Amino acid sequence: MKKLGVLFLTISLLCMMLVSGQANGVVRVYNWEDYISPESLELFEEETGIKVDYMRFTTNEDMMVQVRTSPGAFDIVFPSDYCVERLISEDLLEELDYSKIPNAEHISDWLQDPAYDPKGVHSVPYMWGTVGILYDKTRVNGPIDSWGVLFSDEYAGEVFMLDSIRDTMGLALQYLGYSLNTREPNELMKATKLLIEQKKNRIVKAYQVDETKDKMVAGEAILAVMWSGDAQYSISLNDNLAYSVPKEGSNVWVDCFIIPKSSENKENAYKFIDFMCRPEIAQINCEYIEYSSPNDAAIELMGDEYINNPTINPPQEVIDRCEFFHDINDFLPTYNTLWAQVKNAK
Ligand code: N2P
Repeated sequence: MKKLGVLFLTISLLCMMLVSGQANGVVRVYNWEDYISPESLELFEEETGIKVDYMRFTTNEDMMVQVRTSPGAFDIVFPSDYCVERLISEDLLEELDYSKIPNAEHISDWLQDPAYDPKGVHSVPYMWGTVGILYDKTRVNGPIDSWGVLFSDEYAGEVFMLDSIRDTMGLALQYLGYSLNTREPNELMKATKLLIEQKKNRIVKAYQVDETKDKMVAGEAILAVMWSGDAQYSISLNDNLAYSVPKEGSNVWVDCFIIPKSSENKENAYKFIDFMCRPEIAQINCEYIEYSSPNDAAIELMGDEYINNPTINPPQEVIDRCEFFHDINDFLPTYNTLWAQVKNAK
């Protein structure tokens, strides 16, 4: 009788664990807002019995603070290129064992040996894209092909800016003809001044990040600085919208999967990366968030409409005028001071 009781208890415990998806522990995932399909997470939990503990961030800078100050809190994080570079220098990233990520074989050739992480030793690309201007075709006067429109009185009160330090300082620098990785005090001062004047002249409607895409769909502004996939999301919902990567150049970026050294569930983290690199799953995510995939097999599944979409797959000449951000760590205090001046300008 006693034995039966123990058996019954064990079976019910097992059932409870299965129902709650915790039979095989958890994986703690720290990703950007609106940056994965909930379906892919459910499919992962169903198939593996690993529970996904899902947390979100808005900018790379917010994420970096958390990763540094909360060891053990995350098993998978999605930093952009220049932050991968930084996290490697700080020795915070696991060297990846690719025998546990067979689906990484689908990653495109051009991302096999990226400058931010030679040979991809510490990171696997998740999505890539550009920064540009989303605009309402029916309300602009003339072509939107220069960052200059963001600083023109013509669009006063009609511009959403990105509340993201590198993106916004970067575009101001590029508009002025400088590199978005510059360390020249004079160039940085000029870019700061431009952004302060833009704000003082009431050209900026708001500094924000993830809210912008739905506000643009609703027609709340004429111009918005946006990441390409968010722009594509808005365009899919409102035919009046279009996206442009300005002629002065812009930022091209890659967001990656990394496993922090401090992860307490590394095996599950590997399973997560491998699952998300599976072509059908990469397709689900890509179609849901509308960013550019670095997964050749997924791209093939998505077909011509996806491949020929210039917002998602810009022509080579657009990529050629874009720069990657680089880690500017020792220089960050300078950036932060200048950025605070912009944000506090009245
Ligand atoms: C989408 C996040 C986009 C990441 N909300 C841009 N690097």
